[in-house]
Amino acid sequence: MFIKKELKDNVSIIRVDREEALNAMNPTVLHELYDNIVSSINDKNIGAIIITGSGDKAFIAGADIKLMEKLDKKGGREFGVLGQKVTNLIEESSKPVIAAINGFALGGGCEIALACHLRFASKNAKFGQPEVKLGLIPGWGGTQRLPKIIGKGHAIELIIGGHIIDADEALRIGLVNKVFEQNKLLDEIISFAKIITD
Ligand code: DAK
Repeated sequence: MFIKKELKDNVSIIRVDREEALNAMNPTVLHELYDNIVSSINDKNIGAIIITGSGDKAFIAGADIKLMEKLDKKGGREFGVLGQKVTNLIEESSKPVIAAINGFALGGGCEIALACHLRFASKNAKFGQPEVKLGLIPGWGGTQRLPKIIGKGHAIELIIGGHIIDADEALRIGLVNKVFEQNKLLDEIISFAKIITD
């Protein structure tokens, strides 16, 4: 099991729990994430959903690079479609989905955050679309969502530069809504979620 789910009042906290790989996503992680989001959307007692990562180092460090290296054409396509299914589900959720970005949000991890309706980060959070360094493009909707959120110029810079930015820069360019101390991140988001769902 790569997902931990807990309920704080009417807020569902869905945690990607693969800390030894900085919460990188393989197909099992994506399937479990999908199923847990669906069950939270369908639960009438839940008003908002938070997605975060286990540990204090990473939100999600991307798609699983070690796995991707081994994929053939068909496997690569299936992995791409699966990631898009998850990001589309998040974006189209009838309940607000908030990313609690508690560390690295890279590649597909940044794309999961981009699909969320709101993004709150801890001070140690780091963001990037480093796919270009692997000969890829962001394939789970990042090329479309990033310019809508931060504008075309900043988006192109991040996508073709492949560099990593810190939480202050992410706040400056509008990639995140707010930045908190790491130990306050979840409590702050839960308080906000309660305001918007009460
Ligand atoms: N995949 C697999 N394992 C990962 C990983 C990842 N993305 N990120 C980290 N890990 C693993 C490391 O391999 C290491 O495992 P062991 O070697 O100990 O077994 C463990 O997590 C701890 O990482 P480090 O030892 O490297 O930790 P550091 O603090 O030194 O460095 C780091 C942290 C985040 C800077 C570094 O781990 C790193 O650079 N990681 C890779 C980040 C990255 O490049 N992410 C983007 C992945 S590409 C597409 C669909 C989807 C995608 C693309 C196309 N199409 C449909 C076209 C998606 C692409 C991606 O997401």
